[in-house]
Amino acid sequence: MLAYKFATDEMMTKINILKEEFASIHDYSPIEHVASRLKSPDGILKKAVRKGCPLVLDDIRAQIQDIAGIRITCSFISDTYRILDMLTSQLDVTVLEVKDYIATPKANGYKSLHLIADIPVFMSDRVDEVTVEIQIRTVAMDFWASLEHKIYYKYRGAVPVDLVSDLKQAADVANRLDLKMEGLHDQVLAMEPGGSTENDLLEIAGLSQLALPGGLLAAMGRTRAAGSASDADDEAETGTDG
Ligand code: 0O2
Repeated sequence: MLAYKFATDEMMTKINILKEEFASIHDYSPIEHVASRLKSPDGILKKAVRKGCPLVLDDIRAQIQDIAGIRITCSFISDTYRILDMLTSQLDVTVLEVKDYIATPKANGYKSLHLIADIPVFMSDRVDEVTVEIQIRTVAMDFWASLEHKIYYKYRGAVPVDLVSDLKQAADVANRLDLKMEGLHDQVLAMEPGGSTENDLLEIAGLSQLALPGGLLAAMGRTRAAGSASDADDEAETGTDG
C-alpha cells in the first residue's frame, strides 16, 4: 500500500506541476480540480472477488489496476484529451491502457477517460513500477458519475429500471451541456484580440523573432503602456517646473 501511496504522490506532483504552469503562463488552466484516493484493503478484496481474481498479492497487483486512483476534472471535453496527451507523453509514464469512455460511453451513460499507467517509485533498495489509474472527465461528467455512484451503492447494484432510464437521460443532458460549453469556449477563443494568444511574435532590436507566450506579451505591453504614461507625466511635471 505504501508503494501505491508513493505512486499517487508522484503522479499528483506531475499533475500539480501542469496545473501551476498553466495558471502562471497561460490564460486559463484546463485542470479544474484534482483528487486522489487509495482503495481500502476491503475494497480491493471485494473487487478481486467480483472479478474472480485469485486472492494472491501478485495477481491482485496485476488485475486490480485502480488501487491508486487519481481523478482530474476539466472544464471542457477538449481539455480532457489535452491532459491525457500531456501525461502519456512524459518519459517515465508507461501507458498500459487508455479506456475512452467519452468516445464510447458505457451503456448506463458513464463517460470519462481512463489512463492506466505504470510509474517508477524509487525506494531505498529498488525501483518499483506501480500502476495508477487516472480518470479524466469534465465537471458535468463528474457530477453525473458521483450521483450515479451514490445511487448504485444505495440500491447495492439493483437500481430500479425507471431510475436507470432517468440516469441515462441525465447523462444525455450532461453531454449536451458539455457540447454547448465547448462551443461557447471556442467562440470566446476566436474573439480574443489578435487571434491566437498562445505564441505571438516579438521583434527585439538586433535579435531574430522570439516566440513568447501571449500572456507574457500582454503583461509586457501593459508595463510599456504604464511606462509611457509615467514618462509623459514626468515630462509634464518638468515642463511646469521649467
Ligand atoms: P470505485 O468505488 O469508484 O473504486 P475492467 O477490469 O475494465 O473489467 P474495472 O477495473 O472496473 O473493470 O474498470 P472500469 O470499468 O474502467 O472502472 C474503473 C473505475 O471507473 C470504477 O472503479 C469507477 O470508479 C469508475 N467507473 C466505471 N464505470 C462506472 C460507472 O458506470 N459509474 C460510475 N459512477 N463510475 C464508474 P470501481 O472499483 O468500480 O469503483
